[in-house]
Amino acid sequence: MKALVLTLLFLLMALSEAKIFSRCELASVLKQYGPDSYTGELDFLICLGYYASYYNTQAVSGPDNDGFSYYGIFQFGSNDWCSDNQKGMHNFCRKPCSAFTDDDITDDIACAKRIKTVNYPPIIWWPWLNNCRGPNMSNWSSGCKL
Ligand SMILES: [Ca+2]
Repeated sequence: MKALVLTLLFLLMALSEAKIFSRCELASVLKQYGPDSYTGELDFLICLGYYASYYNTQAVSGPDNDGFSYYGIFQFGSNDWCSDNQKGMHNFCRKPCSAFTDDDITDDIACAKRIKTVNYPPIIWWPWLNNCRGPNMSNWSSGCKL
């Protein structure tokens, strides 16, 4: 009985907090909440989400050698973009890192836009960033009804 209750509890937690997007599902949400005008950025973020987390909103990795961890579908780092109360410097997105591990990715998208505005050197999102450069980026949203 205890095992059943625990299993149900974990299932409920998983249902309420974790979500793994499909490629086109993410494309659709990105289309709705931005980015809007920057050509190719939507495809870039779809690519990034794939390599960073395989579209898993609950993904957490790290800590790396410097003690930073990475959170959510786009793997925002506690070094600069969010705060996990461990170690960090800037918290440019003004969010606790846990905000990037739930199934509501509107704040993740807002943070991605913020990163664009801050125009911070591309140490962010490394090492996933290098997978998402090149001429064929539009393939990431192809076939999706947007
Ligand atoms: Ca979120």
